[in-house]
Amino acid sequence: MSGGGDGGDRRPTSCLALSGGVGGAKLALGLARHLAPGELAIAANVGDDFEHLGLTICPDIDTLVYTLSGLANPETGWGRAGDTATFMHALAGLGGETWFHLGDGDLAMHVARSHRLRSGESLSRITADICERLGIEARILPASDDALRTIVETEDGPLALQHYFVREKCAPKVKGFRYDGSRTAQVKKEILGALSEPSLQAVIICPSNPYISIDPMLAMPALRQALKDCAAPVVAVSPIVGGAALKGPTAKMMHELGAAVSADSVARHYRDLIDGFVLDPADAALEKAVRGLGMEVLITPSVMTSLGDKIRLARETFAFAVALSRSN
Ligand code: FO1
Repeated sequence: MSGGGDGGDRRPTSCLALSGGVGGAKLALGLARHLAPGELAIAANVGDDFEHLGLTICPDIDTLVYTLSGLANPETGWGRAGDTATFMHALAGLGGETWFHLGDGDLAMHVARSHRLRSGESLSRITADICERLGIEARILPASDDALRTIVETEDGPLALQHYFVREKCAPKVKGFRYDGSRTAQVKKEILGALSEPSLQAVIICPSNPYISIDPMLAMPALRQALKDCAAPVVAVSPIVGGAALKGPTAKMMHELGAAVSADSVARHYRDLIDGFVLDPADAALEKAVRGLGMEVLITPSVMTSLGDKIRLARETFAFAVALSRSN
């Protein structure tokens, strides 16, 4: 089966997931295991891609690739399991920049991709080929092949996402976000194609950080419009459980932006796009508030620790979405 070309021989898409890195990739893995091979397409955030040491690094794509191929580092969620650090040690000895960790095996990914990009191949073609080589049957589709970069507006000035996230360890106070290139970047045509396929039964916004993982994709007007127009229901899984983020700086960002740090805040954030919202039982008391936003609610455990958790949440979220109808 083709890993991600125009898909002449592939199964029709039944589910499109929108995902960032570590948190979203967990549900994406559950969906990939629950659905039949080839039925899942994943729109991957590219807003936190960056150029580093002359290489193009695509953290969310790589986290999805490693997670779905079983190569991910289980401790960090990013990078490869069992990776070594000879390159980083040698780099430090040469006085190079070491704030962004590149394991030796992971480095091969960045070198191979950067080389192919410089030879004129598109990010999506390269990603599809890598997926095929690593045995991934879901289609991981970069949201765009064009440059789209998240800039975090902080009290210390604007920072590229990885500079804010990794170099500054998310310490600067956030004032807002900018998604450079979002007005001109072309949405990957397979994503728009999936959204108009009659076979599509559900669109699932994974429990990723809304500001840095999902909004960069939604900042492309054509994608936002296609999500509004698509016939399949759109549901989101809350990345906030019990007033805390499942992963990363989502809660800190919400607090600094003046939003209540709660799951219903996330539902409000997506309210013009989604038909349903998945809440953890810890947030059952918010059900009424979320229904009041004009959407359906599924209450089910959404903290994913084991593979079984991921598959169960994927199964229930997919079934929840399929049972909804879209009025648009
Ligand atoms: N995150 C870190 O906190 N520190 C790192 O040194 C780091 C290196 C890294 C290398 C490759 C990769 O694909 C991801 C990496 N990440 C690292 C994760 C990362 O950049 C963030 O989790 C995401 O971009 C935020 O979504």
